Formats: sequence, structure tokens, C-alpha cells
Amino acid sequence: MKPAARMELFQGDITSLAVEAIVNAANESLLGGGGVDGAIHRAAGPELLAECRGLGGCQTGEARVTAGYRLSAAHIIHTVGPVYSGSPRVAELLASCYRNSLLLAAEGDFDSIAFPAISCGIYAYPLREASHVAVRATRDFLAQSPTPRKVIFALFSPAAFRAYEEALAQIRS
Ligand code: AR6
Repeated sequence: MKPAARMELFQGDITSLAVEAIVNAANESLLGGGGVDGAIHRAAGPELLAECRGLGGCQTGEARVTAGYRLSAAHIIHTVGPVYSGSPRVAELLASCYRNSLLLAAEGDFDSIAFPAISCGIYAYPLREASHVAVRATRDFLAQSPTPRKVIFALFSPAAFRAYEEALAQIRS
């Protein structure tokens, strides 16, 4: 199946998804925060924070995996997006978040993975720009890896959903 056909969109709360792994838009401490990070920690339960404490943090653009605890998802892949600055470096770091998360999913042989719009909330990355980085980095990874078989972009707002719809349409055309 072509890479673009393995990507899907979902509008709503990523913590509700029954996929093999969901991705958390974390910070370098990996000790929780607001936004999707807070929602994931609340839904997974306190055991998640205990496991995260043992990881010793994570640099921007990198990713770490934990169990999913009380989530339907068996695993959580924590990645740290860049704070938006407008410099070309942020796009590279954001693409690294997608690549490194997908690499962990491939190494774990995870069948399905769901991403939030990393950096598009508190870290202020413009949705349109971020959606192109996300779908292109994912397409390039899937083109050389059969795993994960399915990638879902979980978008919280209708505006985010529309931005991703346009970005996906562009790589499909
Ligand atoms: N499901 C899916 N998407 C969500 C959910 C949810 N339950 N909740 C929010 N979003 P953000 P960032 C969307 O701010 O910009 C934390 O404090 C949200 O609408 O969660 O990478 C961390 O600890 C937005 O589109 O992450 C860091 O300190 C997207 O998820 C910092 O925020 C990302 O918004 C990371 O900031």
C-alpha cells in the first residue's frame, strides 16, 4: 500500500484511540505538563509518571517509549517538539520528532500509531506549516518501512483537522 494510503485523520481526543501506540507531545523533562501531555498523563494514571521519572528526560526532536497503563493504547511514545521560532531549524526538529517516533514504532513492531499535532499548542507552531512537515516526514518514513502499517493523525480542533486534510491532499495529488 502506498504511504499516503496508510495515513488517516481523526478529529478528537487522542487518549480515546485504541491503537498500539499514541504519541505524546511532551517537554524535555518528560514529567508531564498541560495540553495533550496533561490529558495523556491523566488518562494513563500515576504509573506513567513513575516510569517517566526513570527515563531521565528527552532532548528536543528525540523520542522515548513507555507503557500505556490505563489507556487503550498499549504504548506511549513521548517526543519533544520544538518551540516555534520561525527559523528553518524548527522544521528539521519537528520532522525528527515524527521520524524518531516512527522508528520506535517500527523497532517495537507496532501495527498502528496515532500522533497529535506536535508543537501546535503551547509551543505555537503554525498548524499549516506543521501539517506539511508532519505528513511529509511520515510519508518518507513509511516509504522505506512496512511498520507501522497505519498512522493516524489525531486532531483536536476542526481547524487542525482541515489543515491536515489539505496537507494530505497535497501529497496524494
Ligand atoms: N487529543 C489530541 N490533541 C490534543 C489533545 C488531546 N486530548 N489536547 C490538546 N491537543 P500541546 P505542544 C492538541 O500544547 O504545543 C505541554 O505542557 C492541541 O490542540 O499539547 O507540543 C508539554 O508538557 C494542539 O493542536 O503541545 C510541553 O511543555 C496539539 O495537541 C508543551 O505543552 C499540541 O498542543 C508542548 O507543547
